[in-house]
Amino acid sequence: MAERRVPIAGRYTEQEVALAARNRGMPLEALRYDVTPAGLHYLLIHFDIASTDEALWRLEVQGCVQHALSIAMAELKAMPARTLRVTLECAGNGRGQVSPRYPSVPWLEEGVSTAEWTGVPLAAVLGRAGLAPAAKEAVFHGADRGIDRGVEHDFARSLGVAEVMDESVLLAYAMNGAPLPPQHGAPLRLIVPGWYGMASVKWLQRIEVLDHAFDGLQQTGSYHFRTSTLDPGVPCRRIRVNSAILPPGIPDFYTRRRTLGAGTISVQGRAWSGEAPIRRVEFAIDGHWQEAQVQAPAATHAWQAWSFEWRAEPGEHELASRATDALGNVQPLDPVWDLGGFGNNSVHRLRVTVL
Ligand SMILES: Nc1nc2c(c(=O)[nH]1)N[C@H]1C(S)=C(S)[C@@H](COP(=O)(O)O)O[C@H]1N2
Ligand SMILES: [Mo]
Repeated sequence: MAERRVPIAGRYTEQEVALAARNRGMPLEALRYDVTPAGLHYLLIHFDIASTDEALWRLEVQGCVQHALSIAMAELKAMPARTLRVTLECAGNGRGQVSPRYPSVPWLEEGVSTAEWTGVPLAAVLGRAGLAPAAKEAVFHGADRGIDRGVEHDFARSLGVAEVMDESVLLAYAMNGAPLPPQHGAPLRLIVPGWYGMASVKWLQRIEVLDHAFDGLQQTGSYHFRTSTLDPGVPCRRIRVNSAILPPGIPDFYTRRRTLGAGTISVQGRAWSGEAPIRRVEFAIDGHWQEAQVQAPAATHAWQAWSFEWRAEPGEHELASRATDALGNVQPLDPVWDLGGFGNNSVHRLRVTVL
């Protein structure tokens, strides 16, 4: 049961290609938008997009609570709402760059996006239910069900009682000012700002408060940084500091290598961290690092824009960006290998030809 897949060296498999086509990334040119248009936001769907009916949907709150609740969507939408701009990143972003790699979605750089989510603070709903003194964790169950490594389960994740009371955790029903699209969790999803995407459970239909730690497959069997199959690992939680370059010039269709004309160009990009604001972004041309200009955060949990004036000279060049957050976390120059391919926040590198 729950036997781990064997790491892969070499060519991508048909299964990985199918996963990549289903769970598509944000095209890097969409780094130009402060808020990613909903149709360009990256997607990660483990099983199937759940079939849901908003008119019949109820959010159940059960377990170690004073009053169990069953809330209709209309009732939830009548409660005071908040809108937050939040950068989500898949914990597996960058997995496709490491070798051997774990058999899963082979993200390169594109498993990241930013949206404006509107909903009710989770704390308000849990306040109505009242956590019992023994409450330890809340488990969030999606309506999507499937089998992974032989184990049938709902997609479900938990948070600790301190984390669920954070006012920025939302029960969201709108994205970028429009109703949540099916692929992003309609009619209701959790948004956990600052955390890797797996915490933000989509098609949320049940919150179960436990007096012990949740041990579901998506909680303990996955989303851990592990150095070997025997390593119990460290849970993936907050998004590691990271950055990306908005690719300048024009791409080659097949290799995506960029071509641009010589002269001064303003190279743009984004940087983010779930731990703290971005303090610094460095930009390298052929390994020579210089300071980029970083904009102040537009929102606590949203990526920050950066730019660098580059006097591009003819030839073949490698561009790279490296962010540092206010806690001093800095991106590694090369991927740090992880068994599950999680948390690869190594610097973004881009090869360009200047004519
Ligand atoms: N119910 C459910 N919630 C889920 C998932 C899922 O497969 N099922 N995938 C998670 C993962 S791993 C990520 S990265 C984010 C992606 O959210 P998005 O598809 O809206 O970008 O959703 C999370 N919530
Ligand atoms: Mo993810």
